[in-house]
Amino acid sequence: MSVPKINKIKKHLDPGNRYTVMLFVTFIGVTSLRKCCFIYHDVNKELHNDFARIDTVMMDKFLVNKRKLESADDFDENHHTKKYKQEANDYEALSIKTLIIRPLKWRDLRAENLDCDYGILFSKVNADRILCQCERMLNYNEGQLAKVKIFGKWHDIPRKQVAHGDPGLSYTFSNNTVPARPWTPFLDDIRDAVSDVTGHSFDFVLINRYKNGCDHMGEHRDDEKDLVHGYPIASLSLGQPRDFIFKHADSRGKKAKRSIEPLKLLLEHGSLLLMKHPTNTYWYHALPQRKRLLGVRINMTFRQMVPASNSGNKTTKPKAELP
Ligand SMILES: O=C(O)CCC(=O)C(=O)O
Repeated sequence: MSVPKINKIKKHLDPGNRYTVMLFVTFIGVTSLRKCCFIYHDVNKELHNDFARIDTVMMDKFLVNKRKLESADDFDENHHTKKYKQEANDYEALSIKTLIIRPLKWRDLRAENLDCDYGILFSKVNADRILCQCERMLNYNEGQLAKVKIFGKWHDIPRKQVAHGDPGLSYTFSNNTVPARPWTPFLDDIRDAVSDVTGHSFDFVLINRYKNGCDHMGEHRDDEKDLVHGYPIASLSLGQPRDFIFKHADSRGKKAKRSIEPLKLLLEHGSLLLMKHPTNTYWYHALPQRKRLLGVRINMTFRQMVPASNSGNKTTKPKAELP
């Protein structure tokens, strides 16, 4: 608008109208200024979040790279001892025992020669925290240690696996011997919690990670010579709930002697299943594929092993089932 035109408008405005216009212009100005402030604040906040996200991603990348550099094909004790010392420094103790839901409600699972207890140990929030720590701190076996021999042929196990335990312990199954890596403060913390609720001590943990519903474990009995006969096995589940199937030994295969219905149990996030004697003498168990399930699941089975020198279990018969 040209200056003469503005002057013309001014002339027609009486003082009252001028004040109204001035007020209106001031209001518009203040509102715009506030809007600018808000936009600045939002942009600032977004940038801050982005930097935080970048930090996390970089940290994750760093951890992944660190793991890649450190993952040896086979187990090297000195190498890992150094690494665990580092982890011991990194671990912020969760004091997992204090996170257990109290009073803990056990469900009794009973069938012919099957005796198990099942309960939810951790709330979702706490189970999430423990699962996150697992994902941050656990490293899995690779190479030959991640294979099993079935009917003379080596197969990659359809999941990831690692074992930790007291010095010198190992677990031989499906013609492969998995040595125990040393306990870490984190795993010791979990073991302590599991011992606390079951009243049993454990010197070995086998950890299985199922990246999604395609990863699985075949029928087996956990009856190897390395395990103390008759000792309960405590199985902690974190992440994606998965079906766990018990099948009686007499009712398996085409030559089944009897017809006994399999038992299905959903292993929930934060749950503990205690398999007591004689369950694993008579019943096989499996974690079958569930292809539509996408979530990660980590399972830890706490066990008591025969001392290394007594088991004499260096080569066992191959199992008839896929792991
Ligand atoms: O992941 C599971 O729940 C199965 C674990 C299991 O059967 C085993 O470790 O022997």
